[in-house]
Amino acid sequence: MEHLKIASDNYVAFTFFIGTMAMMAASVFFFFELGNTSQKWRTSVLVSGLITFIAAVHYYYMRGYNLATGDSPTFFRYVDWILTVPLMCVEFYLITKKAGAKIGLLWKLIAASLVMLVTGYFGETIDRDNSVFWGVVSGAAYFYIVYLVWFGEVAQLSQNAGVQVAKATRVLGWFVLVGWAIYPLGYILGTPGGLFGIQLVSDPAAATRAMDIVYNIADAINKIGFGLVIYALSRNSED
Ligand SMILES: *C/C=C(C)/C=C/C=C(C)/C=C/C1=C(C)CCCC1(C)C
Repeated sequence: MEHLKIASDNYVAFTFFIGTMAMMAASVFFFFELGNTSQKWRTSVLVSGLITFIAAVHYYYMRGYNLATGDSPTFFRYVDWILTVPLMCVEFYLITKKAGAKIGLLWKLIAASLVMLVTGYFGETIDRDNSVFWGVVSGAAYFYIVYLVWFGEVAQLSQNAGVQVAKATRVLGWFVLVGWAIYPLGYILGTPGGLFGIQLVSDPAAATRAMDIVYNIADAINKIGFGLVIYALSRNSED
C-alpha cells in the first residue's frame, strides 16, 4: 500500500490530521471523566464525548479522503454536522431541563439547525450558482438559533436554573454567536457567489482549500470548546 505523505505546505491535509487527533483526544477525555462526574451531569458530559467522537470518526475519514484525492470531502463534512449540531442543541435542552425546558424547545433548535445545514449543503453542492441565496436562508436559521440562546427560551430558562447554568449558557451563547460565525466565513470564501458577488479568493482550488482550513479550525474550537464548557459546568455546579 502506498504511504501518503502530508507535504509540509499542505495546510488542508495537516488541519484534517490535527483535527482527527484533537477530536480523538477530547473524546477519550470526556468518556474517561464520566466516572467522576455526578449523576446529574453525566448525560451532558456523555453527549460532549459523543459530539467529539462522531467528529473524530468523520475527521479520520475526511483526512484520508482529502490526502488521497486532493478534493474537499463536502458530503461527509455535512454528515458530521447533521449529527453533531443537533447534539449541541440537546446540550442546551439538557442543561435547561431542570428549569422546565420542554421537548418543544429541543425540536425548535433541531429544526432550525437542520434548515441551516441543508440549505448550506444546497449552496455548496447541487445549486452552487445560487450560493448567496442559500447562504442567506441558512443565515436566517442561524440567527434564529442565536436569538433563542441569547434572548429566547434558552436564555430565559437558564436564568431560573441557577447561577452556574446561567453563566455556562452565556459562554455557550458566545460560542454560537462568534464560534459558529466562522462557518459562514468559510462558506463565503469557498462558494462561487462569494460575499454577495464579491469573490475574496478568485482561484477556485485555492478558495476550496481556504474553506476547508476555516471549517477545520472552526470545528476544533466549537466541538471541543463547547464540550469543555459543559465539563466545567459539571465540576462547578454545587448540586
Ligand atoms: C460541529 C459543527 C458545527 C458547530 C457546525 C456549525 C455550522 C454552521 C453554524 C454553519 C452555518 C452556515 C451558515 C450560517 C451560512 C452558510 C452556510 C453554513 C452551513 C456554512
